[in-house]
Amino acid sequence: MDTPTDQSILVTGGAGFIGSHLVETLVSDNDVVVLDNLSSGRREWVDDRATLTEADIQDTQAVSQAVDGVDLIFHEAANVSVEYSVDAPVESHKTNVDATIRLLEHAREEDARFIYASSAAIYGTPESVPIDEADSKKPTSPYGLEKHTADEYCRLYHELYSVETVALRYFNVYGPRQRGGQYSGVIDIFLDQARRGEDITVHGDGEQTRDFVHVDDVVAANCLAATHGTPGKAYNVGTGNSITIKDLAQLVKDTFETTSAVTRVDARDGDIEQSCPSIQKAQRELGFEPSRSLDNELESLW
Ligand code: UD2
Repeated sequence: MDTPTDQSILVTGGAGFIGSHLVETLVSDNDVVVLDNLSSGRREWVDDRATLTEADIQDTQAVSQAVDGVDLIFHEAANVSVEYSVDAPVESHKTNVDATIRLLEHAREEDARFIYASSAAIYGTPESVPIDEADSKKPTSPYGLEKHTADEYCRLYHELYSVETVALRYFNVYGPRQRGGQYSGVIDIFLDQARRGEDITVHGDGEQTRDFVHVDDVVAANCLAATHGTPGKAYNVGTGNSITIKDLAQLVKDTFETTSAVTRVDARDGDIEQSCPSIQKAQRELGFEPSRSLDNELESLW
């Protein structure tokens, strides 16, 4: 894997699900600072060789100190829940948009490369699938609009100020350490329900599709974006294959032979229907190749 070397790096959200895996990969060949408020991340997930600053991404003083002298920023800190953004849009905006612009300003001052954790949620309801990076953006949730806004700021910071920004539009990331309580990802929730023998709750008709991409592949995409990504550009990060949530529930049930029943509950506000990317641009320009498939990985998450 092409990984940055000999750099001074800030990983926001570096104690969290995706960030902590990224830090593990970066820390052997770089100086890594982690900024995390430990709201969903954990201290013990941060590799000992990295320096952890426990602070919120909205704490301007702590951010200024953490970013001082860095060459490269991976911005993973965010509210990641679509549902939370529907419940608390003002708070979610502050975290996902306002804090990102301030961090972009620091990238400009420090002349640092900036790799942004954008999201598939920016596309909202797609006109067709698979979704290409240039396709229309019609977010269906505050979360999607926030990520779209910040993704656009990345492009603009490159065009206006020549900041080397790259936005990675993650589809549905899964893997070890995905834990977020009521706002966690669906795989974590379904596995938990199956483990307890509780009903596996499918929101709506379950026909909505998602592309589940393993966190190790997302780490690889980040490293490639840092080393090969074209500044000002955005790339879809998924596997290129999607599954309906109904089928995911059945897959969990069959894989673990649980006594849980699959039940339908109300559809979620802001939920997107179809989510299946074309990953050709990332393959072509970054050399990205997803290496893991959900079928093979589910058991190891149990
Ligand atoms: C995920 C990410 C988000 C963003 C987006 C990109 C999380 C928590 N959120 O949002 O940050 O990157 O993907 O596409 O990882 N569902 C059920 N039953 C449950 C829980 C969820 O049916 O008990 C459904 C839910 O209605 C949705 C799908 O599963 O249709 C995925 O939900 P999610 O919360 O895992 O992720 P999503 O796609 O809203």
